[in-house]
Amino acid sequence: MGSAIERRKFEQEMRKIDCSHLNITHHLANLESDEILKRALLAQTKCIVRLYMISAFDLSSRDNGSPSDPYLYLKCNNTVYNERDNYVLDDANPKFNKYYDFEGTFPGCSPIRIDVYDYDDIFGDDLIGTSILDLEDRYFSMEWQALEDKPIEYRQIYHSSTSLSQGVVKCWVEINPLTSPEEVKVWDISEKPPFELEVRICVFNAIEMKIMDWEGTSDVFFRGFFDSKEDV
Ligand SMILES: [Ca+2]
Ligand SMILES: [Ca+2]
Repeated sequence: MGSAIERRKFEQEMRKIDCSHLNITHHLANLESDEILKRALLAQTKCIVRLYMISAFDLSSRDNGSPSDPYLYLKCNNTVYNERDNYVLDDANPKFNKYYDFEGTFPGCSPIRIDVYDYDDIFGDDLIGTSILDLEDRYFSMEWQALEDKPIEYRQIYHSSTSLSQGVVKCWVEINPLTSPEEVKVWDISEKPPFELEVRICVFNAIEMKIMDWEGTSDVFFRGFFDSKEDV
């Protein structure tokens, strides 16, 4: 069952002879996936691995009396990105909005190690936590490969000193079998400036209002609160 078109043709034939309920085509589709997988495992495919780092939140503090000053340290195969110069001062929920390219050959590509550090100018930086992102799991998964837009992942980071999560990084990864990073589409994940908008709420009617006045009616009016600190 070479191609999807041939498989569809076969499915139509099966329907004609009233045998589509036998799930043979499903079995053949799996065989085809196995074949693709086998080919992928036997070939050495050079890929661009692009990691989009959006933000982190709930990062543990490594400073006395203030939130951590986080920055990313990313490693995959022989490539390292050290964002120490771009640390974010006193922020447990930093935004990164950046992508990072790594080269990898599949099979054999190492995972991406995502370290989040706390910057300290005098006492030395401290690791807040680490997340290990396996790439081969994704590359050899037919389901993952079939996704047009790769899912955003919320990854817990951990430190060897405790089994408790030290925060979460929000990211997604793409693996493209191309030789040059310029060929891979770039998603714009830059921070958008705030903009004004109007929110309008329409109240059409109210039913079963409690009667509050002695003459058997209520003088009903509505109040809206947009922000707990400010009446509208
Ligand atoms: Ca701090
Ligand atoms: Ca610090």
